[in-house]
Formats: sequence, C-alpha cells, structure tokens
Amino acid sequence: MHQTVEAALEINLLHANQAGANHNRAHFDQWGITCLNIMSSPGAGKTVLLERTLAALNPDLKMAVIEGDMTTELDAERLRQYGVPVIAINTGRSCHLDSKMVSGGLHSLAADYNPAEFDLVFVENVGNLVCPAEFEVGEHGKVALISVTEGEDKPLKYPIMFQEADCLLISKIDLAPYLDIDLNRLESNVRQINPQVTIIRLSAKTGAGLETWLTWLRNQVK
Ligand SMILES: Nc1nc2c(ncn2[C@@H]2O[C@H](COP(=O)(O)OP(=O)(O)OP(=O)(O)O)[C@@H](O)[C@H]2O)c(=O)[nH]1
Ligand SMILES: [Zn+2]
Ligand SMILES: [Zn+2]
Repeated sequence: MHQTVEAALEINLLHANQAGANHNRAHFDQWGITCLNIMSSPGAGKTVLLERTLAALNPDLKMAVIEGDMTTELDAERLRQYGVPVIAINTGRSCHLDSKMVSGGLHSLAADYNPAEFDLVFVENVGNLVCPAEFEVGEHGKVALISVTEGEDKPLKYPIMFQEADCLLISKIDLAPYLDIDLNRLESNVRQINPQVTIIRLSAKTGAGLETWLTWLRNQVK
C-alpha cells in the first residue's frame, strides 16, 4: 500500500499563486510578449541553453530573461554578456519562483524599458525537478529539460513537470555514449505521461538539435 498526501495548505498557496499568474499573463498579453518558463533539475543545462539561444536569436527577436536563483547572480551575469536585459531574482530559501516574484521582475523590466518592444521573455526557474512545475508564473508555455545523466526513470518518478511541459529537451546527448541510458526508453516514459509533448534531443555543446529547438521557439512567438 502507498498513500498520497493531500494538503489543504498547499491548495490555498496554489490558489493565491494563480491570481498572481493571471495578473502576469495579462501584462504579457497586453505587451505582446510570449513568456516561457524553463525548468529542470539543478545543472541540466538551462543557462547554457539560454546562452546559445540568446546568441542565435539576438537581435532578430527582442528578448529578456527573468533569472531565478536561490542565492547568487552567477547565471544572470553569464546571460548579461549577450546584451539582453536580465533581471535576477533571489528566492532565498524557496525552491521555485512563484508568480509574485516574477511579477516583481516584469514590473522592473517595464520600469526600465518599453515592455511592448519585447517579443520573448524567458523565465529560468530554480533548479528543482518538482516545485517549479506546481507554480504557474503567467507563462504561455513550459519547457522542461532532462539531461541524459539523470536516468530514464525520472519522468515516471517526478511526473508533474513532464506532464505540464509543452516542450521537453533531452539535454547533453553528447554524453549519452558514455552512459548506460536508453534514450528511446526515456522518450517512451515521457510519452506515457504526456503523449502531446514535443521532444527534442539536444546538445548545447555540439549544437545537435539546436536548430530544431530554435524553430520550435520561433513558432511560439506571437
Ligand atoms: N557535455 C555537456 N555539458 C553540458 C551541456 N549543457 C550544459 N552542460 C554542462 O552542465 C553544467 C550545468 O549547466 P548549466 O547550464 O549551468 O545548468 P543549469 O540547469 O542552468 O543549472 P542551475 O541553474 O544551477 O539549475 C555546466 O558545466 C555545463 O557546461 C551539454 O549539452 N553537454
Ligand atoms: Zn501589474
Ligand atoms: Zn542556470
């Protein structure tokens, strides 16, 4: 036998968060911005992916990043080198960004720039395979990464993020030959819980799959 815990407290938290997410979405829509929430476990490759993406699409698309980290500005500093606005948000003890934190980020973007000029805002969530997927931030789409070093079973063990994802990137495929991982089995585990998801195998290191990702991304922009 196993049990599933249902906490009323968690339901209230999510309810309050949803109101903030709706507020953020209204801003994004009013400004004609597409917002994507990038999520993965720590170190799966979100920041490197964003570095490659900003390098490839700037200045064709006007982009900004809301960068969530628990304590540092290390990722934000990496991304600032690509000449786009990067708003760093330290979550402190919190393991995910919530809609209120992202609201602070997007109001500060709107204070410093004309927000209507932007096409695409990325939210890099805190590295965590569980919590970020539970808290909407007003995004139009969710992108999840799973690196080949994490194992085929993770979509089954941590299903929410994979269930919610519109696009799943299997990252670091350049490392697959050195590991005992069956990529087809990983994909079929993902499909089992989310048959609709777009799956792209990608290596930010070799550039494999990058064009497919950029095409998917361009198609998301309003
Ligand atoms: N071999 C290989 N290494 C990669 C690839 N993508 C990322 N890495 C490495 O993985 C490590 C973590 O990458 P990051 O982009 O910082 O990961 P992250 O998801 O942003 O990490 P957090 O923000 O801390 O959760 C770095 O050492 C990267 O160089 C890849 O495609 N291939
Ligand atoms: Zn507002
Ligand atoms: Zn990062």
